[in-house]
Amino acid sequence: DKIEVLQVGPYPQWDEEKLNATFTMHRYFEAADKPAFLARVGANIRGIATRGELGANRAMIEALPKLEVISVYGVGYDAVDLAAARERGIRVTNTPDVLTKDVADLGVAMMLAQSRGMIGAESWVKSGNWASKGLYPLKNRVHGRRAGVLGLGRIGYEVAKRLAGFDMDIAYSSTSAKKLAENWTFIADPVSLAARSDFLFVTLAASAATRNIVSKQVIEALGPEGMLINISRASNIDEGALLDALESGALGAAALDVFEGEPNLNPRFLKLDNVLLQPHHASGTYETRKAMGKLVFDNLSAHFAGRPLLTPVL
Ligand code: 8YV
Repeated sequence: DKIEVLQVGPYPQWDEEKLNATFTMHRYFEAADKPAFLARVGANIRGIATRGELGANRAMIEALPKLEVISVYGVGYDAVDLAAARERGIRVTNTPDVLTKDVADLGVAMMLAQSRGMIGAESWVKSGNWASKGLYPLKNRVHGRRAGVLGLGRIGYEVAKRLAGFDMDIAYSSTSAKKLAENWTFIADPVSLAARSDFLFVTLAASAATRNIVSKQVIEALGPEGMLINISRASNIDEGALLDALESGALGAAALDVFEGEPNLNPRFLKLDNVLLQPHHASGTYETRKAMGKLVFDNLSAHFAGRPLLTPVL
């Protein structure tokens, strides 16, 4: 008999084929009544395959008495209740490294697109405004300006490397100054980092400790000429304060890939013209998603074969 696994979200067809061939996958995301679904299929489930932004909460973990392993399709595992997993000795894996450079690429692309007004400029062409109204309004330069990277982990480092290519003056925060960042300025305090930045990238792994680390004060320190770029998790930002500042002009602009309650955004975002909004797809390339899907599968297989996990969190 195949091992039973709870599938919390959808995967590309190539991943689903492989998972379905090896395991009995229970498609949680298609169930109308989720608690009833868990009550019906939960007794024999030994694994969870989830996604970074969906995770596995305590209620789900507690509804699965035979659960042994949670395999996350994503580097961020903040949506997994680690305490609940730890109490039961349940293993947790994620997909680090394989997505780092794609996430950094998208963050930098958002900075460029938003600064230079590329989305609006494309509408200018397609709407015929170029011919009827003339030149597109001037926009702000990127190269040579000041960038802050809040959280110089794997993704933050790749962002900073890319920004160095634009001759930017780079500062970063981190738990401590990093050797590999000798040309960059270490500023531990997020408000001070924001105050000296034209562009502030949020590249922190989210946890209870980083919740709303981008506070009203940080947002106001970034200021009316500043731009906030978030490619981490919405919980790292005080989203209410962000919306207030974008509406009032206390913050110049934002480029965001992640939102509270996504994919159902706060409707205030949709009315703003100083934002660039992306549908949480910084890791969304064929190459990376294939590597992520392989890690999800390989971690589950390793666990059930009694081999060491490839990329364990717990
Ligand atoms: C998502 C992510 O997991 O890696 C992460 O932490 O947020 C993303 O890669 C992706 O959208 C797949 O769910």
